[in-house]
Amino acid sequence: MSQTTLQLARRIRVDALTMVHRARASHVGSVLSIADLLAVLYGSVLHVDPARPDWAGRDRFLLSKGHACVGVYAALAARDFIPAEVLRTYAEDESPLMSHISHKVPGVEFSTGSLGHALPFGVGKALAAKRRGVSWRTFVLTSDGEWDEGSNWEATLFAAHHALDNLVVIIDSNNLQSLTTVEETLRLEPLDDKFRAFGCAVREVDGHDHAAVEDALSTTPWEPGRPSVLIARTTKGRGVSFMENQVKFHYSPPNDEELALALTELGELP
Ligand SMILES: Cc1ncc(C[n+]2csc(CCOP(=O)(O)OP(=O)(O)O)c2C)c(N)n1
Ligand SMILES: [Mg+2]
Repeated sequence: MSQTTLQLARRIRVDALTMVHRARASHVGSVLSIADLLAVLYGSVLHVDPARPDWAGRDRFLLSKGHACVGVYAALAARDFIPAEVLRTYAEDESPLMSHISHKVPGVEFSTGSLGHALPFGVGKALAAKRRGVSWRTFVLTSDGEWDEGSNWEATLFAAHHALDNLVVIIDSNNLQSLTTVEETLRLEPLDDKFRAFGCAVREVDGHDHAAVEDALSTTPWEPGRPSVLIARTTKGRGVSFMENQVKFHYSPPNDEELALALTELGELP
């Protein structure tokens, strides 16, 4: 890897804004929220090999908030899993880059979009790795709003019961859902107490602090026999001042002027 995680995060943000603008698509705020988490994962933490995307010993990374797929597509292009040119086809007919994440793309494990599906799948992966005695880890990146889904809590019970300490769950805790705050939609806090009560090891971190995220994710389990749950406190729209904490940019793409302003803030345009 020649890029630092900070450079990778910036690349992800620039590519995501450009792709969403071109496709007149949604969810740019959701992508900006996890750009730093993705940069640390793909730039430093995950054991994956672009030359062998299906290498049996790879870590499994599952994006549960599949609506934020452009962030992963941009990271995969930056890591040479897919050609950078293909990013331009995002959400077009016949493009492999669908607007919710697709496992047809090299490096993507599982298609998601309907929230609450990746953790049950990831728990199965982690159980399989335990039973085979292999050392790769399973990482599942969830949103906060999708903890409204019972399937996630059921999967957490199962993971703790089976002592899946090779499983790492990351929660993108940006406190915003599609239309309003998490607090107003369905209260989740105190999240740390809930996960501890389920039998998980829990850490909380600023999800935009690369060193802190890397420190938390590079070595797990934090407690032997327990799944690791990282509550990453984030800001939806992070990195573009007028998109931060704005519900509007869950669905609305940036217009031409907003794109130019955003790319200027990120240092991509003079
Ligand atoms: C099961 C299910 N219900 C509803 C939706 C529609 N939907 C897309 S994103 C979203 C919520 C967005 O908030 P959050 O889950 O916190 O993700 P963020 O955008 O903050 O990353 C919803 C309800 C969905 N994708 N799946
Ligand atoms: Mg959210």
